[in-house]
Amino acid sequence: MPDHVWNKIKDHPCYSEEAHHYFARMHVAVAPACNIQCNYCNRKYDCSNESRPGVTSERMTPEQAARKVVAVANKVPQLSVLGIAGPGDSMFDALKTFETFRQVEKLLPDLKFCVSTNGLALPDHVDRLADHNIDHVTVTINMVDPEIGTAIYPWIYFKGKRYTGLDASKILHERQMESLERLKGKDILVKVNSVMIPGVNDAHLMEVNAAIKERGAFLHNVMPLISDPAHGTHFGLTGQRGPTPSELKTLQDQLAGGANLMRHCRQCRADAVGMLGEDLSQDFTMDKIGDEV
Ligand code: CLF
Ligand code: SF4
Repeated sequence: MPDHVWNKIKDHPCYSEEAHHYFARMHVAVAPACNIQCNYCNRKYDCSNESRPGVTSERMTPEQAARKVVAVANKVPQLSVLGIAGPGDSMFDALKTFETFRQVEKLLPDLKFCVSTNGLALPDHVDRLADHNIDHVTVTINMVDPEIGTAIYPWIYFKGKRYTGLDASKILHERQMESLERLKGKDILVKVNSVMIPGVNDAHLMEVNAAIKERGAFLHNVMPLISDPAHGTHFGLTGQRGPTPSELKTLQDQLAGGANLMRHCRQCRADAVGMLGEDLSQDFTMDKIGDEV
């Protein structure tokens, strides 16, 4: 691996399997709104692109987020990455996302920034991401065939208009591919998350893997659909099941040899704090850190 790539991943717990034993990440939930509807989402909970549905984050302003990051940095010395991954889409509400980064970089200039997005609004913000020295962007891509997309995305909201059906999935697909190309052009490392939905896109994820590899994605993270009827997602209500651990592993094994695979994802919540798999978020709620910083 070239040195300039190694330098970007060596202390990022998601981009490097090894780093996740030594470094921690935190998310701040500053992006409440979303510009698409995924059939596996329930808006009452966090964005399930990057986070486990079923838990609701404490929504916060950029000022509150900056205070929280300082409080965590003071107590968690392993903290190396600040990510914005919801509870909606980080790039739809990009003003809040960038304002958070602007405030935090003044206080903690060595912290790495990371964003996760569905990619629809992303091409418009790539230059700005590069201006903030952001080296890590996750795009959730569940299909490269818009016909398959119609079973996953009932609608999108794009440039002031709502689109449904095939039109919606075509636009989303084109914007996601444009995102990958533009990020590659800026040398930003891209991780693609794909939600494995049995019978919908599982057999198609090989094609997704090939398409993202061709466009320079650094990592592919295939995550199992978490479809809980109790949380009222469309898939939950229609009885769509998630994959079994062995189905997921079989698919990951089939994907070996394509784009590099991430296998240590813990499907974090939008306000996760700590090492991957550790959840300190309840120790750093605003009422607890209120007077400390
Ligand atoms: Fe957060 Fe995501 Fe950045 Fe990591 S999480 S925005 S890339 S700092 Fe990591 Fe969590 Fe998996 Fe995400 S384990 S859900 S892959
Ligand atoms: Fe929900 Fe995230 Fe999909 Fe938006 S991108 S609909 S918040 S899962």
